[in-house]
Amino acid sequence: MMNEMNEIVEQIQKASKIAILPHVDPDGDCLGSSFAVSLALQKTGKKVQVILENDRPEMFHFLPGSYINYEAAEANDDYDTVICLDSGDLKRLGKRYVIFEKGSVTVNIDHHATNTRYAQYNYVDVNAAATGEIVYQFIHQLRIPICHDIATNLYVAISTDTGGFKYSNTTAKTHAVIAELMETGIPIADINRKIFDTMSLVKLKLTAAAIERIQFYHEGLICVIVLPNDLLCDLGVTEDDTEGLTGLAKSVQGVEVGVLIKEKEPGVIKVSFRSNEYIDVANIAASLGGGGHKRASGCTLNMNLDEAVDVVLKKLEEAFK
Ligand SMILES: [Mn+2]
Repeated sequence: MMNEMNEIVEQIQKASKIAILPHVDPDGDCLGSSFAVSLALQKTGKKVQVILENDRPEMFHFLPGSYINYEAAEANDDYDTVICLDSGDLKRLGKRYVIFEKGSVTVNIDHHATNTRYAQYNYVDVNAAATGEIVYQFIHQLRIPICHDIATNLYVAISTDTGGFKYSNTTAKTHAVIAELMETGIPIADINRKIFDTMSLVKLKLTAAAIERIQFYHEGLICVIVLPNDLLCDLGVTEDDTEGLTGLAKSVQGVEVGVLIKEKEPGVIKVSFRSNEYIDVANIAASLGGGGHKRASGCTLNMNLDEAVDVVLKKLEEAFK
């Protein structure tokens, strides 16, 4: 692992214009990791741009760091080095695959067990709680001091991927890294309120609708929430409003797997899985063309909503055999 890290550090030190690609539908880990890397490398005089496929969820607007969108990047695409963060496979790059493909040096830094090692240089640590935890090590290795803004981004990356340090991926090392970040004086109570304890009115209404639709299967071990597209349109739901609903399904007493089946648009169904103790949902998602972690994963199915519900339930029943 150390070898792989040193090779990447060497490549980054040689780079002059760097594109940073977090995954599509960005979350706290990929955004915090991307902004942290870009702020750190900018300190060393490199040109660095974070390129997003779609806008950030509202709750992450406070993160320090700038970005450009795919269209702006395309017009300005002479990046010599491309760094993908928190993306398990090339599908997670969306349209920005074009930018990846043109890079003379490509780097993949991630912690997903399903990572396909798609770049020239790959650093995949499945024991890291978040990509942010790995980025912290890289910044150290590059001997760049961690300032308040970098610490804020890494704190958000790590705290969101560990569910506020509650999930089983949280380790003593995670807390040691967080302690270092806190030394910079970041306001953790304020950050935690923004990322964990703030809800839009749309989200509240969506949660009410989701609770009404909850269905249980396999003697209460599987809890499923199905959100049809017309409901999402009626409520004016954005991508980030559905965040956390899978966790809600999983939190019902006696449930092992919580599932959210969302009709993003007719024929495009996004499914996310969360499990509590023993069902490996990374396997289930992988068997449906997706990926993720043992306790949190997802996939996209191109079929109608009823078909998707059937397919998902069948896979879940198999997993319990
Ligand atoms: Mn992550």
